[in-house]
Amino acid sequence: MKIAVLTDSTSYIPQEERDKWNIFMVPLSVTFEQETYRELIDITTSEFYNKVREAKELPKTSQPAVGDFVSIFEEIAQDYDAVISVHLSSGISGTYQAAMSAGDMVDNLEVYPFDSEISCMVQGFYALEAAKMTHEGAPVDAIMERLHEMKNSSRAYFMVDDLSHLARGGRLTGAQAMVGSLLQVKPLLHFEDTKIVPFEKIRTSKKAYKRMENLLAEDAKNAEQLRAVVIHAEREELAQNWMDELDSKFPNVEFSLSYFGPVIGTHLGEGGIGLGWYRVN
Ligand code: MYR
Repeated sequence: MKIAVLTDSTSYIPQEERDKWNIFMVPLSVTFEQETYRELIDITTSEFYNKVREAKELPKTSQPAVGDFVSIFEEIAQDYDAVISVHLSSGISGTYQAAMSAGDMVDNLEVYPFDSEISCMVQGFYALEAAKMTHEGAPVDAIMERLHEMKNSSRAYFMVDDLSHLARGGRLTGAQAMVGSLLQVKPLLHFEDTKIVPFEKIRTSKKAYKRMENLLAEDAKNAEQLRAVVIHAEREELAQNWMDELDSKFPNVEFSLSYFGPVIGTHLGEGGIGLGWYRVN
């Protein structure tokens, strides 16, 4: 059985990696006033952040339409028998649901949607793992089992410069009553049951970095090897320096750098920083 891997653009897997592992990508979009751009196709990440700085109105995001999924599934069906479709958390976007609906509409392809319950490069880790396993000839069941197992060790914590973006987009759960008080601090956020919730109220960003490092340290202590990613929204130098510092402290963690692209950046705003990881073995 020939198995393809599809993910949505919010996994922000670098193009070379997608090409190397034959990972298909379906884009989400951002709309500024009347103009809609498919992220990473019609607009780059730096063009997006520049545009936001100049825009009168803040952008909005949209998931791929069911028809977009049907089109890409039909394209995939020409060469493959099955597709594993890895998406951002169903608690923050209808993308996973759209993949499910489209999967019911195509006859000549077995569609296995996977809700990563997260986003960005941590979601990308799932797509890459699935793609690597298909290259090793693993069957669908084994790949889906491994993806579900990865959920047990996947973590991501992040903080934003300005919480009002998340509140405005309605993607911050369980914190509405606290938003006023949270605005005065640097809350650390994470995902719980597919949704974004505050993890801890932290006073300064310095302490938030330290807290994320300590959370990583706890998991690194109990694992042979972790794969981790530092994710930033237009703070490359800062993120790189932090990653280098972490890299020197955790020999059993393999680090990479990634970014919050246009769709996620719409909801987090510029300046967000996150740290995610999972257990390799
Ligand atoms: C849509 O319109 O369907 C897309 C909605 C995207 C919401 C994004 C909310 C922020 C996610 C932060 C992810 C951080 C992962 C480390």
